[in-house]
Amino acid sequence: MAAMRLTTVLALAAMAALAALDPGLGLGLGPASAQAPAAAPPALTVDGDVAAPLALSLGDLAAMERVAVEIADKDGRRQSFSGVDAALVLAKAGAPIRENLKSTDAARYVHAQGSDGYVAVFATAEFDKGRFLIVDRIDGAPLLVRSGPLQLVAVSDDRRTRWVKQLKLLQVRASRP
Ligand SMILES: Nc1nc2c(c(=O)[nH]1)N[C@H]1C(S)=C(S)[C@@H](COP(=O)(O)O)O[C@H]1N2
Ligand SMILES: [Mo]
Repeated sequence: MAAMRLTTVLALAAMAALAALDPGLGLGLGPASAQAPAAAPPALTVDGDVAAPLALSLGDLAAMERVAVEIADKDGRRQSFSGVDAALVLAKAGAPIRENLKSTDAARYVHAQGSDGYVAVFATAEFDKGRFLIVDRIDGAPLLVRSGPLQLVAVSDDRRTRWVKQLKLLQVRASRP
């Protein structure tokens, strides 16, 4: 419990630090971004069958309500993952989840894709009970380049197959007969 509260404090500090850093992330990373920082590609796109597609920067995500969860790896080593609830981001885009989930949405799913092309899918109905976090900090530190800057953490997926690293896209799609 105390560890969790410390994690929350760390996450809040991280949020402030990230928010302060974000404008800098669009600068000095390449000639194009130096010329047109406003045109930096979004860190995360949320689109497909949604009412209000989103293009989010790391700063946008860092400014949203934070959640943290401790998860042990297969060797029993506990790590703290913090970020934003994916359900909150999807709801913000008007995706058909939770109270917006209708019978006609039963065939819909979220296609989550990393910058290496890796894809995992999540049925929209899974968001009722499942916890899926868009993580930007592990143990209080930004993710390693090969995993981040964002990673989707499917809390109950012990095998971690759906823990999409370098997460860039959440796209609502539908399976068809
Ligand atoms: N972008 C991306 N994310 C990915 C993968 C991948 O190939 N690319 N592999 C997945 C699989 S199958 C597993 S088991 C875990 C492996 O994470 P680890 O190398 O940190 O154990 O990442 C998952 N996330
Ligand atoms: Mo895997």
